[in-house]
Amino acid sequence: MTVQERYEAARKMYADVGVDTDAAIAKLKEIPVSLHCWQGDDVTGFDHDGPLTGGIQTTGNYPGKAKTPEQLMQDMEEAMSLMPGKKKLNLHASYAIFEKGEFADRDKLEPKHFRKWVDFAKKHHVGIDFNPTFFSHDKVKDGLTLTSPDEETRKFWIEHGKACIRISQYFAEQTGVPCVMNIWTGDGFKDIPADRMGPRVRYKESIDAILSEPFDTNLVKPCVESKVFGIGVEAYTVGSAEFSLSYAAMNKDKCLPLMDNGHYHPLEYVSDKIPAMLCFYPEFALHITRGVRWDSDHVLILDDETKEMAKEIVRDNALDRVYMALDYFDASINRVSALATGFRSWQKALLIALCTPNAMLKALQDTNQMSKLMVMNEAVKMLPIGEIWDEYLRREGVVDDLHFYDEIEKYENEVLEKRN
Ligand code: RNT
Ligand code: ZN
Repeated sequence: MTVQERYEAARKMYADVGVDTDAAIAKLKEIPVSLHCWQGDDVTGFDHDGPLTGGIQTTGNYPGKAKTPEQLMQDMEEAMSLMPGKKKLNLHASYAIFEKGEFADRDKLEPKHFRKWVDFAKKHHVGIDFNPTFFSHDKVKDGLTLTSPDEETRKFWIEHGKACIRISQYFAEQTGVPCVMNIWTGDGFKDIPADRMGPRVRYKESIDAILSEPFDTNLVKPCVESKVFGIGVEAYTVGSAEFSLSYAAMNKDKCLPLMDNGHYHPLEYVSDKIPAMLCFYPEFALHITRGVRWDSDHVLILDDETKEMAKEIVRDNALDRVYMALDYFDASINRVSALATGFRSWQKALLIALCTPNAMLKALQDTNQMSKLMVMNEAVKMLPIGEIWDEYLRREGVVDDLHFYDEIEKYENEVLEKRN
């Protein structure tokens, strides 16, 4: 049977439970998902030689890592060719591209240092999201940036944040797509602090200072990302969940909260936080990742929580209120494969959500038919979503799951292996 014949049979099964799979496919390909450049080179960037700091870590040394902007763009292009759906590019400030002999420190970055990324985005008709890089730099003092007790240090990083606001506005103006600019620092302490409040007061004042830089709130969407702990900063994180939620709530006119689902205790679920947020925030942002035990940032796969998060956004009609970005990094496997696998996994989760008879299930809940709800939930899981997925890939002109790795292998042989 052809993909289309199998799809036709599956389409009818979904129609029987009130789901329009053609509409689901049409919708899915218009949902922008932000693709992070930093999986391509183990969060290294182009503006420093030092180690990765900030309480995040990549492990592994898989061959073929991108070492230049050209290589990173080439790898991202390859990965994008293996992804259905609409993309957005997610950059970190450390990925500034300098001309030969040119250098600008983070506090002096300008739009021109990202012109090549804008060209890349235009070539692929995508918008750009941005992140100031508050780590992997010698001006991180004693593990602190925006929250440092040292005024010079704080000033440097505030200037960096402001420079990034200007660059974000430039991205939005150039691409015609608003730029989500995410503030995340790894500031914190390995062991029990003597002062928990001081750093948080300084963090608040520093973000205030960054956001005092003028910008068009329709074009630039600053957010603050929270975290529970990092590697080497186990005892205390300045930008905790309460801190960033409260900051965003108090500065609704110009700041959104960002939740990374790897940044909570293992039994806390972002899928349950999403509807709570939707009651109060007109818009917010997500980092979609996979936590494993104590760490965030494994490559996204189609696991239960991934599906549940997508379901929550879709059934709450919030696709245009939630900015979705992927965030993970694994240096132990083929990085192009990692980029594409994570993106495809989120697309699958969204497709499942769009093909779920949400109205019917909700009606069962609202009429307290909880036994039937459980039975129907289990029944829906067995509907032939794979046929819908294959048809979606066919319509998008993207290789199917079983043959996707052949493309990776080919690229590894032809391009990545030659880099070493
Ligand atoms: C780290 C945060 C942060 C980073 C990126 C590189 O735990 O999730 O978002 O992953 O900024
Ligand atoms: Zn994150």
